[in-house]
Amino acid sequence: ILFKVKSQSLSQGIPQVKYYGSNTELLVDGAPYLMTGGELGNSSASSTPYMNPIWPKLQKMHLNTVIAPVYWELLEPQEGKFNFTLVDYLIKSARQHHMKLVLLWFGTWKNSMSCYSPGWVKTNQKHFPRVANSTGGPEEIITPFSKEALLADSKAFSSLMRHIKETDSKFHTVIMVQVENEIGMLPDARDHSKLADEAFNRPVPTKLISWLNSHKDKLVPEMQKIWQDGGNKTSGNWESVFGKSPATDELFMVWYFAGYANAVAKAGKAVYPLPMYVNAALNAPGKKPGQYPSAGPLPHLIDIWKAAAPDIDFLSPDFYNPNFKYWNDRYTRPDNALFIPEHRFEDGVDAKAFYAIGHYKALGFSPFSIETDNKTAGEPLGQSYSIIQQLAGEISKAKHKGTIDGVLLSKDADTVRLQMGDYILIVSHDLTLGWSPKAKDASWPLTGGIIIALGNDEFYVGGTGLVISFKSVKDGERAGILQVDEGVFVNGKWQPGRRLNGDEDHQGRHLRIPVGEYGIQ
Ligand code: N0T
Repeated sequence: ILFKVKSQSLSQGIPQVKYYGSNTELLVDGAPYLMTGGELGNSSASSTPYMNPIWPKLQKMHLNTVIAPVYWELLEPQEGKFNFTLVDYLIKSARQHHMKLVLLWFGTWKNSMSCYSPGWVKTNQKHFPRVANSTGGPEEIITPFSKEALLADSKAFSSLMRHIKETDSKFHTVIMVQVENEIGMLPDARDHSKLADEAFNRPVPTKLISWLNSHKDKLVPEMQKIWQDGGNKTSGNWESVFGKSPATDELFMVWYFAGYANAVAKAGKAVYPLPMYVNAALNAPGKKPGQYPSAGPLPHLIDIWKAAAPDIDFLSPDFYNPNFKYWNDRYTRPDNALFIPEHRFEDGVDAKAFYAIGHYKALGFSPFSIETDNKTAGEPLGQSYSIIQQLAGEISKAKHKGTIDGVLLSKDADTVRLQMGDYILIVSHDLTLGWSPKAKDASWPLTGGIIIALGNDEFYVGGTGLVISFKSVKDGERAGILQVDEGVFVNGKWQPGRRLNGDEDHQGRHLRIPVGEYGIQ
């Protein structure tokens, strides 16, 4: 008679990002996890008294995850001497408030600069050399060509991961880690230090060339253009392969920044393999490399990032720019899950959370500086998050079946048509009805929602400020509303409330969630 002893391997239930088909899922303890998150302001997590009153506030906003920085300067104030007090505090407090954590590794780079490197790094420029600008002057940016810096950062980061493993691998409070923050070159497209110049004149690594060749048909348009303009030369230094231009300078830097970030992530994963990502400061339109934080994980550079950083699970956009749809389209790919770790905490984030999760199947959404007292955006966000949490189980099932979508509606783009089940759904901004005096306002609030088809003729709609009428896909057939119920999910089970008819569904003509109201029908 035999019996089996199950392995206690680390990988059991450890959070992971799974790519399947064109879908992705963040798994925590083996189950899909949909993140309704918020990122702390940069300095908040450096003081526990400052943080104490914040947790209950975040809980009230229906956050299930807090995204919080870990500062290299405070983690390793003296070389090799680690202080985990702040990390332990974050983990303990998150558990007490039934929330998960994503930790941000403010290591070598934070918004291009090296401000979070410890004093012993900052003041030892011989050991940890800086980027040089085009006139040879030093910048406060550690050069990615420094092997010593990479070693020091990797050591610190793997100590952090070891500590998380030791204190949290049974609990999985920490579910993901961001490596560095908004990496990018400024004020020139490339580093002109001695180490950088040497690398620039060496042949382009064959690993990159063969990656570009084998992905020829899948390259982003910008990369395709450079690859062709360069005449598809397969050997030589950077300028002879890609041409002499700021774009080439930027590509060159990507290879080394991404390689550095990957090495840090890899060192951490070797200890405790949590999902890891990098975030991007989006480039403003019309600016040239060097004028925006260049070489970061931006859409036009995705190919080089993917080639150089296979241990990074995905690249993520930070939203302080307009054109929400444009950037989301570019970051949602079969090889890149959309995750929004930062969005300016402003009006409309409540609607955007629905859209990101329903339409782009984002792993999560998270406004930045979430502890800010932002009543106009905070309360609506909490209402959206509550709906998303209630729907989470249905969202995950529908993602697998391809029976989910999301909408984002504004005065300029007030109507979307979706084909779902046997019907065409005409989803419009609530104010298109003209029933409310607000319809005459110069601008309308952003509204949005998530729509899930349960079968051919049954749907869940969760959202705010929308009205839906239905058409049959077949010509000559009318679609009638049989039944509309509002309700809530309690522990994943639908509990209908009022039957909505009469004025509430315009005597059977439409489904409506008015502006300012949040609900599931
Ligand atoms: C973000 C945040 C924090 C349209 C800015 C965005 C965070 C970092 N950087 O508050 O510093 O740590 O990731 C930079 C983009 C600003 C552009 C605004 C002009």
